[in-house]
Amino acid sequence: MFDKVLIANRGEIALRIHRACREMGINTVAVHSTADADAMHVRLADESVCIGPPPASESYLNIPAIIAAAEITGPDAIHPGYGFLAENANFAQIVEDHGFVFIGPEPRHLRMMGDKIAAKEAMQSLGIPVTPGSDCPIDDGEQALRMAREVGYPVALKAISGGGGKGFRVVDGSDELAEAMALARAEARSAFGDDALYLEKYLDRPRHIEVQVLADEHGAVVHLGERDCSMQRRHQKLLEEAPAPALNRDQRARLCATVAEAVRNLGYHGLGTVEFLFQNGEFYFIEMNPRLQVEHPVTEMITGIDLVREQIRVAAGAPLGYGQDDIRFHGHAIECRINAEHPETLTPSPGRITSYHAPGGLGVRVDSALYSGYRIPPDYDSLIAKVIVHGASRNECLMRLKRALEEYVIEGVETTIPLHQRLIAEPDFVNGAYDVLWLERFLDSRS
Ligand code: MV4
Repeated sequence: MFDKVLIANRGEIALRIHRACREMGINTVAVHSTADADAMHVRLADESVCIGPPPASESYLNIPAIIAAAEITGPDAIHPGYGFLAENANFAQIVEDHGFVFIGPEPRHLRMMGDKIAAKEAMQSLGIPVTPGSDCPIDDGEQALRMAREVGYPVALKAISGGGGKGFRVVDGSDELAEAMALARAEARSAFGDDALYLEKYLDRPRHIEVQVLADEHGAVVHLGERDCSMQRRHQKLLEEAPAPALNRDQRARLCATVAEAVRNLGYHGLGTVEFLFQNGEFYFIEMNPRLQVEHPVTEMITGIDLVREQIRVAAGAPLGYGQDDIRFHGHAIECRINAEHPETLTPSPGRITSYHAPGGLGVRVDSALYSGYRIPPDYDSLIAKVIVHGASRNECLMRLKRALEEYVIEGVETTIPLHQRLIAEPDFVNGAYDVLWLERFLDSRS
């Protein structure tokens, strides 16, 4: 096992990774920007290195600075967390070239999943159902018109290097295609430096359902069930739950078994998430996330498995040591992402935390690097805490979540706690009757 791990991230996830390392007897190195000198992940780590000024491009995305920090402190491995460099195949390769283990999949799989067409083709060839569409990049307007006619309107335009909704556009008819393509290309170019697009049949009321997988380097693969992440606004998830309320036992079993088998045949190692759209009882693969995800705790709560610990173990070459039949699923879990944002306008609200009290009690977990007196810098994502609640049933989970949100005190900045309180009281949410467009409609109808 590793003796020392460098955590190339910040905030709650840096703290989450530190906690797993601590419990494994692994020393930690924190890296931080000048804006994060007082951050909790820096305070708790065994060592820390300042890697640059506040802008992420000069610190948390600064590969030479991170490698230099590793050269100075001598970790065995580097954990990238999520966001920043987590899915950067180039970074993973550089980490390995410098003699450190990258805690994540191999660069070839990062590269494959970064190319959405390559990922789709690989998954389709392994028996995963995919969304019907073009299996090559769109070259020009004429070809796009032909493809769209073949697939049938409405169609979705997507960036090949995409993810997160950048470059995503819905086209209702041929008269709109040229303009939508120009806009999608421009967005994709500025977001990813690559304006290549592909096209799919547009599904009008899908849910977003994703399957958690874990694979070691010795051929063992397990799935850890699915999560419903349909509660999103502008492609930012607000709340996630497991198991997905929309699936019956058969649908769940079929989906998860198919995914685990495909991941095994892919030769993939590490933690990963396979994302689907689900509509009218059918699953459609959209992409695979080759990283630890923000919402991993809901899976931890229903399985009792520490996903970060497992991710570190398999990166060190350890065998899983258990099979699918050893994994048991218990009850229901929901995560609310708490952002430092105005609860109505959702504009960022950085600043100093003047008073802080986190909820607790049976079945309540808070993943956060906040403390009283902490100043939230304006330079990064506004996620400041995750409230994760477990219950024997979805109803118990909901009651507990309501109670936990009432207890949470964060003063000094605006937070999205009031929004979550309204959301979980909505009959559609209580009934599990929501798709990926539900939240947008809910927010629009109230403004
Ligand atoms: C789709 C879709 C409908 N049909 N693809 C948006 C970003 C990207 N990650 C996947 N997205 C979608 N792809 C087809 N063929 C609807 C969405 C979508 C969506 C997906 C997941 C979660 C929230 C969403 C919100 C709006 C649109």
